[in-house]
Formats: sequence, C-alpha cells, structure tokens
Amino acid sequence: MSTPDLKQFAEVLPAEGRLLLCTHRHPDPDGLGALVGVQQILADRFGLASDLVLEGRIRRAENVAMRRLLDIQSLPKGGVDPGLYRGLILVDSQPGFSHTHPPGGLPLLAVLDHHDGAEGPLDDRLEAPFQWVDSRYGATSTMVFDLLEEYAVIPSRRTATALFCGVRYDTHDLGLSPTDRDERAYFELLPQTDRKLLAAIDQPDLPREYFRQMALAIESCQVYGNALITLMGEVNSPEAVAEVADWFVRLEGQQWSLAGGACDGRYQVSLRTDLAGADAYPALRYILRGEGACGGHGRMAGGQVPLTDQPLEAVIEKIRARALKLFGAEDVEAVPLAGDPRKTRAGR
Ligand SMILES: [Mn+2]
Repeated sequence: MSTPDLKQFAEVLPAEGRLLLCTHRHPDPDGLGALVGVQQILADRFGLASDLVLEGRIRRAENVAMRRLLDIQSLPKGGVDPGLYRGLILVDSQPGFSHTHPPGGLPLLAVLDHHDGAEGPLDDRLEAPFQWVDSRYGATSTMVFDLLEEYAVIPSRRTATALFCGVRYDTHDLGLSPTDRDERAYFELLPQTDRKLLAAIDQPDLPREYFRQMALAIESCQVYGNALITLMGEVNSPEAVAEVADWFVRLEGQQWSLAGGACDGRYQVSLRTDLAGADAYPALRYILRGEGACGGHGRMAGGQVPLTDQPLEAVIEKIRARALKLFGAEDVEAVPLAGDPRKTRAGR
C-alpha cells in the first residue's frame, strides 16, 4: 500500500479530448466529492473536459441535497456514447467491485480509492495505468485533495465544499480513524467551503417516506446482547440500509450493527462497529461468505447478495445465522429494539 508518484497521473492522460469519470453505484458524498475534485484538476491543469456518469438513483437526503446544491450534473449510464471519450477514471471504488460497473468500451486510465475489498493480488485486479489504492486514507476525497496540491490547483469554492463533504462524511468529521492527510484536507478545505451550503447539505428536509422507512427499521430491529440485527424486507434504497446501520450503532452499549434490505433485485447489507480496533470488512466477508460480495473501510462495510437464485427469506435467515455466530450470540435471546425495557429486564 504505497503512494504512487502522483506525477504519473499526468502521464496517463490524453493530450486532448473528453474523459468520463465514474464511481460506485448509488454514489455517496465521498464519491461525489472525489468526482468534482478530479473534474477540476482535469479542466484547470490539463485543459481536459470531462463528464460524470452516475449509476443508481441517489436517494439519501444528504446526498440528494449535495448533488442539487452543488449542481453536480451527470449522464445516465445508458446515455454514454463511448466514441465521444478518450478514457475513464474511477474514484472511490475499484474495477471488479460488485457495486461498480463502469460503462464498457473505454480504456480505464486511473483508479483512486481507499477501500479494502477485492480478493487476490492488486496487480491481477486492477488494470489502470495509474492505480492509487490506499486504505489508510479515511476518504477518497482526501486523496483527490492531495492530487490537487500536487498539481497546484486551487479548489474553487464548489470543489472545496464537495471535497469537504467527502472527507466529513467518510471520516465522521474526523471521528473515525482519520490519517494526518484527512485532518489536513479537512482543515485546509473548511475555510474555503460555502458554509451555508454545508449546513443545508447536513440538515436537509426529509420526505415522509424517510420516516416510514425508519419506523419499519425500528420495528425490524432485534437486539442480541451487544449486537443489533435489522434485516428488513423491501426498502426504498440501498442507502436506507446504510443509514439504518449507522443510526442503530449509536444505541448505547452496542458494538455491532448489521442492517439489510432488498432493493433492485439485491439484498443490500451494511455493517457498522464501534468496537475499538474492530474491522468491519472481514466481519462482513464472513457473514456473506459464498453468498455475495462486499467491501469496506475501518468500522464500516457494505455488500450485496443477488436475489436471483434464492428467496428473500432464505437469504435473510442465512445472514442472521452467520451474524449470530460471528457475534457469539447464537444462544442470546433476541429482544426487540423498541420493546418495553422493563419487560426485557424481567425476561432475563
Ligand atoms: Mn469513500
């Protein structure tokens, strides 16, 4: 996990023409921030125009607000004519990740990512001439901040705001194992951001659907000692699953929060831990072993199981059984999250 010579980034770029930039399905603030940052480097330093292609609807309210308020324009994945582009840059993900399907027919020029995830030696998986994968970074937006610095590009207010959102949400405002680089990016970017936009992105209006989803999540959540398991049926969006996992790990005394929900033909799973030193990715890999794919970083991991071969109920039960085994809670009695705590006490 070494940092490549960032000067090599310039060497993989064409002298002219347009590039296509993409990230994982259902982009999050870090993916969006990294895209906006790379787009500015390409334009300012190399005179290269670029378009973003985004896959999967963005539905989490914060992410919707970020996209709208920063006017992040993109092409639908089906609307890409490869003939118009000279190559592809992928951020906040890697080729081969199950939630990432860049448009075909274009050479992959560069990959910037901070996730663990794909199996096997790096060289077998990545084919981009410029590969920068380093899971020590808390956010891909931090890596893009470093790239801006390397190429002496001063971020516009919009770029600074976008990158700041990426660093902020992926590191939980530096609360989650940030590196010195993340801290530097955060504090250097902050004075350059649009504070009104930051506040509007952080506290967006929420549709009623959001509260309905959260009510369902509370109903579905079972507490097994120090682990929370919330395996729902159909959900609005994969992002709702991540949000539920994030929310419930905050319950006092909890160390693990596993959430799942079916969406777009897949069972989406998110795992969070606040156990010091615990690594969510190997844990989720164990839970999904043989069923689906996953990736993660530090205390967060996400994955999917295709629902094509087996019914939803079977997938949910397999995941629950594996998770209970992993959490050492096979013999622990499940208690509903929102059950009456007095009854719960008496029952133990
Ligand atoms: Mn990220």
